[in-house]
Amino acid sequence: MRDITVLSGGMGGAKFLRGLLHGISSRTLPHVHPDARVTVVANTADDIWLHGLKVCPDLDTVMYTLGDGIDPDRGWGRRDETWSVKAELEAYGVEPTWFGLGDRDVATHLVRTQMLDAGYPLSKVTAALCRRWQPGVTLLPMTDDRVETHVAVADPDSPSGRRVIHFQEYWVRLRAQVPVEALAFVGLDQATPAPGVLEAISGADLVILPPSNPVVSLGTILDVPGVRDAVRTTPAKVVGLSPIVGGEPVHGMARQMLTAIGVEVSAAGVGRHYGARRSGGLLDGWLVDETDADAVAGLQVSGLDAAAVPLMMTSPEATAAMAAAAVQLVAGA
Ligand code: FO1
Repeated sequence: MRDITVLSGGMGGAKFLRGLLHGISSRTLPHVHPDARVTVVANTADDIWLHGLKVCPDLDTVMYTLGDGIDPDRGWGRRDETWSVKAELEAYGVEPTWFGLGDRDVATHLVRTQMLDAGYPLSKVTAALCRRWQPGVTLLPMTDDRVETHVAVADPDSPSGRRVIHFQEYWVRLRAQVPVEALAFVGLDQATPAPGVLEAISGADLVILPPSNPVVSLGTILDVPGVRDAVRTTPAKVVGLSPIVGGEPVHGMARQMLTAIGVEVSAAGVGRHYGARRSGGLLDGWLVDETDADAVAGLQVSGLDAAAVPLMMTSPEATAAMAAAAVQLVAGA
């Protein structure tokens, strides 16, 4: 295998990619060429306009992580960050104050916004930013069009009993501590895949769905018109890794999001949600954690090649082993 395409959200996808690249460079991935090329199709529905700046959390998390600029503890934003701009905005009483805009990170948003204002599409802006960061992958936004995930939450003070907020407010300010009443993916139905996205899927030898949020990260990428069909019909093998281990999401708010769309919060539930290609779904193979080994037989029955391996991305080496298991699962199939 030489051409690998990874659909990616934020932290989970970025961590997986670091392990995948480690596996390629250390030649520990069976069936994968040492010069394998990786294309990342990143979620942009988390994006938010703040203080006149376009912030692209999932694109930046992948770019900073693979470019070694990420803050390793937070998993987002820049290492060695300072917060003077944020403090000054607060001093002016300018909202939102709940979103952590770091000084170094602001420079990325200034360059991006300047280029967008000059008429460059997000895909070209991302390529320009990556010339500095050299992430070692081709990083593509899922679309150049504006898409935003909005979340309806209960609000006793409003006549409808609900209010709609941006995904970032739900995740960052509310810490996902309230149930999701409904989700709206504003602009998604009218979005067009960014240049190179469909080709990256149909021309790949392997397509990977890493342990990102199946609803607001991978779900949004798949729901860009044309993308799901491209995954369904690509000659590549398609393999996914469960973001749910032992009935709990490893990180983030997958529980709230899966519940909102009526999908069981389990490794098997997410695997069935993506579906087996044999029955019109997306996956040739689905990796679950060892704690969910009892789900393998049932998944096999539903037409999915499944295996149980350690899925905690505790180090690039551990993640590379996950990537190797994913390749192994589908290479023979
Ligand atoms: N996540 C937080 O939990 N708190 C923040 O203040 C925060 C700021 C932030 C700024 C830039 C950026 O690229 C990401 C940021 N994130 C923050 C992460 C962001 O919410 C991501 O969307 C999530 O990680 C989900 O992908």
